[in-house]
Amino acid sequence: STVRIIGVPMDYGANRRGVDMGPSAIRYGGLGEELEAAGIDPVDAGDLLLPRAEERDPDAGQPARGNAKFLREIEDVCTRLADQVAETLADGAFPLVLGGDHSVAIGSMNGSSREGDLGAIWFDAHADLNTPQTSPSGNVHGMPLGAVLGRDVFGEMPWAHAPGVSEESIAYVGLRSIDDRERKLVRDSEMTAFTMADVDERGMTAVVEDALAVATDGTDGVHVSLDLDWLDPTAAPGVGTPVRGGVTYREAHSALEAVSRRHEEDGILRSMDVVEVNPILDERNETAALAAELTASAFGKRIL
Ligand code: DIR
Ligand code: MN
Ligand code: MN
Ligand code: MN
Repeated sequence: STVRIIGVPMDYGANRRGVDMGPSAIRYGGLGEELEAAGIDPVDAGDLLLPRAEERDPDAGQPARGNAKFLREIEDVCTRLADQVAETLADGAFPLVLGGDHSVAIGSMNGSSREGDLGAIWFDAHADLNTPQTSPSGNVHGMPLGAVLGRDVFGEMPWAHAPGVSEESIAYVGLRSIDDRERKLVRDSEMTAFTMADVDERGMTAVVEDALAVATDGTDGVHVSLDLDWLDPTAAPGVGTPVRGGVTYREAHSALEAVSRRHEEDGILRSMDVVEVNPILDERNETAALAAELTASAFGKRIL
């Protein structure tokens, strides 16, 4: 089927400037060619139009309780993105969202869960389960799962809370950096967390197969969210919040190949986002090129 590329040059949710250039960098890094090599016919819908962060006041849209910078701008962008994702699915195409920071996932998952229950696999070093009330930073890129699950003040924001997404259908893979308050939130949740320790112990393929079982059980489709800081900084230096001890280049490919194998069996994939590539911090665009390669692996590119 057709893959529709939707770029979201957003850095309102990040701690460092520069992720707004991610969509350009991933395209320049060969996304179209890589997808064609996977036998996919990509159609590029271009980028959403966003005001520059410099034009806006980060505190103008603060929620009733807690701290969430640029929340008004993020609401505007995620609302438009959700509509575009839903429209893409209605057209029978596959929405591939290029970030931007991880707050774009609020829009992707809202759009993707409108017509059915959505499971998710979260490839990330971080848990992204904060809310304006628990966040140590006020950066919304650390909150997308808190948002779609409608936790705390997000429960009062229909653009953020996605009722078609439930905790028991979400699996983390490769988790290794969690805030103190967030650790208890993850532990007390119904989500399944496969940390880097699980990857070390059991190997990436087995872990991803289990994560797929979680995300497909009782759902109508799976959202894959790929935060490039999931990888070790030696493989993916161009990210705003690098954390050492991450996934290797080979492990990352085998993870996304496991996703595509399952997709070939029973068409489980519904939407995907590729986020947090920061070209300012990158080395000769290698993180963006890796993002393009890994996306192609998810869509079935193989060595032979
Ligand atoms: C941290 C960092 N947990 C926060 N989160 C990041 O600000 O909430 N997520 N970097 O990708
Ligand atoms: Mn993230
Ligand atoms: Mn992350
Ligand atoms: Mn809910």
